[in-house]
Amino acid sequence: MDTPIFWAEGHPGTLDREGWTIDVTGLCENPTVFTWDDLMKMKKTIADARLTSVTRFSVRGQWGGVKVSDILQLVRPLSSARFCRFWSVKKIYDTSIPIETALQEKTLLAYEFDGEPLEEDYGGPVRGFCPYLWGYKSAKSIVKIQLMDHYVSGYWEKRGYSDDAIIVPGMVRDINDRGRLKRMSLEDCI
Ligand SMILES: Nc1nc2c(c(=O)[nH]1)N[C@H]1C(S)=C(S)[C@@H](COP(=O)(O)O)O[C@H]1N2
Ligand SMILES: [Mo]
Repeated sequence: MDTPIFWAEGHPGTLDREGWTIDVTGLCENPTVFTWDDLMKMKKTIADARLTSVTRFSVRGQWGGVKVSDILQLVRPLSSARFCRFWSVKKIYDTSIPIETALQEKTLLAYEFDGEPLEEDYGGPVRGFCPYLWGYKSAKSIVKIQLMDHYVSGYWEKRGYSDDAIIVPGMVRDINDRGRLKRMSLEDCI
């Protein structure tokens, strides 16, 4: 990848891929800690889509990982669960999305980009990937997913980015085309 690398809370350094765990908890019938091996045993989904930053760059690729909907099917959210809150390693960065968006087919816990394992720079071992919304909703190096009955603003939302993160059409640098400026809207990203 050739995209800007965002680690607002500071780069986490080298992370333990095989020892990685994601704690899925909160308003669900079957809270579960998913290990790296658990994720590797689950169905891999490839989503051809863009990560698009509100800072106006966008990269398309083949994102490989486990659908968040497959995870939610296993933990069985209660009917009161309305938001999925994603926590990055160190638990300084978090962001939340509506459960309906989490259930969409291209919302993933991604561990690959174009067939290569995701490096820490880009949110490895496992990151959220949600092409339907601005990139700050795609939390990197996820350690916890919390099912919530109410919304809380995350790291960037508290600092002024919109809570709904709806992709506003406009000029964006296309990383797949040497950073050329192009007009893009949601339809170009998914
Ligand atoms: N933990 C963490 N996750 C994060 C960020 C961050 O600073 N820290 N930046 C977000 C923003 S603003 C964007 S656009 C994407 C950027 O992903 P990239 O660094 O892989 O290009 O990650 C999102 N996830
Ligand atoms: Mo961003």
